[in-house]
Amino acid sequence: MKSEKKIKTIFDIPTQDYVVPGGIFCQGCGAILAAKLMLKSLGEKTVIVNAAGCFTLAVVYPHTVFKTSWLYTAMACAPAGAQGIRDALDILIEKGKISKNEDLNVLVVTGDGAASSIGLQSTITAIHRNLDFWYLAYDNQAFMNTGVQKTETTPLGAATSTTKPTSLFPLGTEQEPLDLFSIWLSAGAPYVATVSPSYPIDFLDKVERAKEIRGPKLFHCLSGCPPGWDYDPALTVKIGRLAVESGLWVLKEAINGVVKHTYVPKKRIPVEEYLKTQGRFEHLFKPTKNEKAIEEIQKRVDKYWSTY
Ligand SMILES: Cc1ncc(C[n+]2csc(CCOP(=O)(O)OP(=O)(O)O)c2C)c(N)n1
Ligand code: SF4
Repeated sequence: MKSEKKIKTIFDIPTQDYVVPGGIFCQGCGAILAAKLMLKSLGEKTVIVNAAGCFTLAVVYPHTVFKTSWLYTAMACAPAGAQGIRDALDILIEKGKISKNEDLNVLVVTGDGAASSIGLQSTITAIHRNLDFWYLAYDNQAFMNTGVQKTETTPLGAATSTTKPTSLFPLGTEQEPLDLFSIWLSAGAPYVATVSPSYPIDFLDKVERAKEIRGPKLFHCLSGCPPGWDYDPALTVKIGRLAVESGLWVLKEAINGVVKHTYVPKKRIPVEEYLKTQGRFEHLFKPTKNEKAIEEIQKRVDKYWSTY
């Protein structure tokens, strides 16, 4: 193992989990696994545009833990930052100041809070302008950096610090999550995908296919979060697999509007197997099992798959 002194970037860390010296990300963070896969494929010629969230702590000006360049924006406007960078690169190429070979990928990295709630307006307008950019939405299903508050993608039945289960609202989160895939698709994005770091080949294949496409490209990634979901950090990859094998998290992509499932579980496992791994769903099992709620979650998953 290299000494800590020689570690300058995330790519220099020979560990499996890419935990940064100093413990910036929690152990078992699914979001950093997602970023690792994305950057492995896109490479160093990438500029990351980041809206406030857990990744923001990976950067202390003028240093970052990444080999890529970095632009930090306010939470609402990472796609606007991406537009500025894309325009600057295009102008530099046009004026002959840099060659086409020196062009950079522009990659927005945000949590689901920025992607589905606070930053959705600037995202939709960037898609509408057909901005040529990548968007990694690491979806840990809550505003994690500020203490696990509910976002628009928090799933039905999950407890968060703002949707604690009560006698009035026994499920915790009572509403269906927003479907980012469909939102991007209906806004006209030419490449839209859902991914999981527990299925790295599927993830990397999608990045390769998306490289052929100019315009907005979404990678919506279910990203386990041990403190926010309340589970043992060693279980991140396993829980990601349970999400997909139960059919709760669907792996698919849409190229120019044509939707295709890239992985279909042969025999779906009951959603209960996934739910019971995490403390955020504990109220569905204790003190008594809420059969009705679990059945309802199962019914919604079955309904989705019955159409395919
Ligand atoms: C407009 C605005 N509201 C609230 C905040 C405070 N804030 C900073 S990080 C954060 C959480 C971001 O959540 P998410 O995008 O899901 O990323 P995660 O924390 O999960 O990495 C919030 C609410 C902010 N920076 N800007
Ligand atoms: S709070 Fe969750 S998303 Fe944030 S660094 Fe920790 S594990 Fe990752």
